[in-house]
Amino acid sequence: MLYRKLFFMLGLFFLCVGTEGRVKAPSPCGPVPTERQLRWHDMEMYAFIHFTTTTFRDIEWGYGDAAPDEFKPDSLDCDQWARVLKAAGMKGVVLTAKHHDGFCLWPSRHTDYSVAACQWQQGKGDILKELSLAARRHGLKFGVYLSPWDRHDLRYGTPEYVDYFRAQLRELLTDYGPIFEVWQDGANGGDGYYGGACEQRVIDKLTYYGWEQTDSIIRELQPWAAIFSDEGPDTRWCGTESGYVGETNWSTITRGRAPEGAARTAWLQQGEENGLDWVPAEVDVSIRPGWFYHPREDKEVKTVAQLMDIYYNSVGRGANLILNVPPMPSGRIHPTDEANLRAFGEALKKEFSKPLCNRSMRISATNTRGRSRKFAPIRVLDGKKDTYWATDDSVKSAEITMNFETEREFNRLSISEYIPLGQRVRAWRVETKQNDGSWHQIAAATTIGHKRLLKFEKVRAREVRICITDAKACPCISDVQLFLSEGDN
Ligand code: FUL
Repeated sequence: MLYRKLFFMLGLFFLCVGTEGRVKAPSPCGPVPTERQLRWHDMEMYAFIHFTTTTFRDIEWGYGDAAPDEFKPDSLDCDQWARVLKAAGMKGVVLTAKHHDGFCLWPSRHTDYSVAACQWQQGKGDILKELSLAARRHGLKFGVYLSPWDRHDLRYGTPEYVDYFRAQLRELLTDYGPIFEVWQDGANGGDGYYGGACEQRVIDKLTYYGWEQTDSIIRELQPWAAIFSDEGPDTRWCGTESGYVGETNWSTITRGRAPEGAARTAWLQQGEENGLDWVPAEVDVSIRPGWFYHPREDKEVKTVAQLMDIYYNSVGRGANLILNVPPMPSGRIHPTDEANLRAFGEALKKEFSKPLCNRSMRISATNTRGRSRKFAPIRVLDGKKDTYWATDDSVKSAEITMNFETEREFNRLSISEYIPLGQRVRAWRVETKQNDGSWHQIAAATTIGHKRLLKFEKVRAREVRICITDAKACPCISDVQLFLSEGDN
């Protein structure tokens, strides 16, 4: 009698509480992103603005000898920049506060080579201020590029220059509100004006700037700012400036152990599966051939189709995209760039406007961690970033199958791993069920990471399954979605 009562109570307990609380989440696999990096991943796509004295000389790298008065944008309109970038779907904007020419777009207290020395706006101009405020007005986050290499400054190459560089960083990170990214360019040292010395100066890229100490200023003043440089610490270069990252793209590398030459490019493009540091890739590319505006390139502005391709090959491969849009000498974005960016924003919206999966559809998996509802396959459809489908620890290949009530047409797929527990999937494929009951492969890929987008020929099916065929540890998938796009493949 007592036993029966006990069993009854136990049964009641499991009915009410379920097994959820008792099934442990998977342990992290390898390095995992920091909170700062998770916020950075969510930024996905933002703009770069290259603007300085070289814009007025119609060249790329300024030698450092331009007179401040050469800088004279007569119809500067940072609101236009922000409006256009917002319409393109950008979430932020990073400005070249100082490029290699050394000219400062804000009135720095530590040099006389800045907007404060121009006749333009009677020396009262401040592009950092204008753009940071315009960005905020239009809901864009703001970031800064401060070139470590300075071809103007006499101190370049001495320890005093490093103090100067750090003092400038302090100004930028104190006076212009929240900063989401600090961009440290890898191009460093060579010939320049250097206060009239006009010579070659070579520094040791790794030691000269005392990066650890320099970066600690960023951490102190803007703890949420992600630091970009060739090898991080927060985000790495993707190895090229052509607008794509590797099809296989691990967000991990081992910092300080880059291979030499061509192998380095491949390493930056693909990351390292067993790297010891979480340093995801950022893809930097310009909407025009150059980083700065040149009228001769007015007919070479990237088209919507090219921009979409870049998007799929960057954001769609788990990287972030920073797309450069160089203003004209007038201080406005050229009409062609504006038109293409607006059309790109529309095309992006359209591309992902018809999600076909929803949480009321039937979805099953070959394995669910501890058979727990908490890790059930439906978690990939609940629209929440912090829930995910996971398998038991021993299961590294598994499938989820989604059933529509009636046949649907689709040609795009989006999938995300739950990266707070690391990047795991090595290979996967997508299949649809044929009328004869057999499964047919429509796409296959390698890594997933923060987000993976696949394009394929339009298919019609009622059942679709995602087969994770290889993973470093039990897969954790937080999101899956299918779309029907009218765009090209
Ligand atoms: C490069 C620079 O040398 C280019 O001028 C540009 O700023 C690009 C984003 O990075 O290394």
